[in-house]
Amino acid sequence: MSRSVRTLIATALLTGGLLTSAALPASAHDEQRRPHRWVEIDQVQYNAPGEDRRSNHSLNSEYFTIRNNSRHGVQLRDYTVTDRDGHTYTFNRLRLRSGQTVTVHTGFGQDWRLHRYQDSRRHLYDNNRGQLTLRNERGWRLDQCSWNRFDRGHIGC
Ligand SMILES: [Ca+2]
Ligand SMILES: [Ca+2]
Repeated sequence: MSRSVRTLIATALLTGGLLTSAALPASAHDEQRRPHRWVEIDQVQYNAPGEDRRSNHSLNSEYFTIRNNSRHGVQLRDYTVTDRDGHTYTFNRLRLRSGQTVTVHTGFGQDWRLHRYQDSRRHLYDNNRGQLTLRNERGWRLDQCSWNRFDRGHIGC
C-alpha cells in the first residue's frame, strides 16, 4: 500500500470518526463513496509461468487481482487499471463484496463474477519492469503497484 493511500485511509478514518461523533446519519450515497479508498491492487502475475506463448492458457496466466478491503460492497464499474505503456482495462458493472478479490486475466474468456478477461492476443505486462495504477470512476488514483525482474514473475502489492 502506498503512502498516499495510507494517508487517504487515515483521512477517511478521521472523517468517519468526526461524522460518528457528530451523530450525522450517513446517507446511502456516503456509504457508497467512502469505501472506494479501500480498494487496491492485490497481486500481479506479470510473467505467465513457463515460456510465453500466445496460447490462451499462457495469456490467461498473466493477470492482476483487485481486492476490496473495506467493510462495504463497492461498485467497480468504470474503475480503470492502467500500465506504463498506456494500456487501460476498464471494469464493467461488478459489485465486489467486502473482502472479495476479482482476477483480471489478459487472454480471452467469458466474464463471470470474479474472473474478468481483457481478450488480448498478446501478453500485456512487461516481464522485467512495469507498473499498474488503479483509479476509481472519477479518475482518482487509489493504488499503484510496481515490479522489476527480481520479483520473479509475481508480486504481492
Ligand atoms: Ca508478461
Ligand atoms: Ca513466462
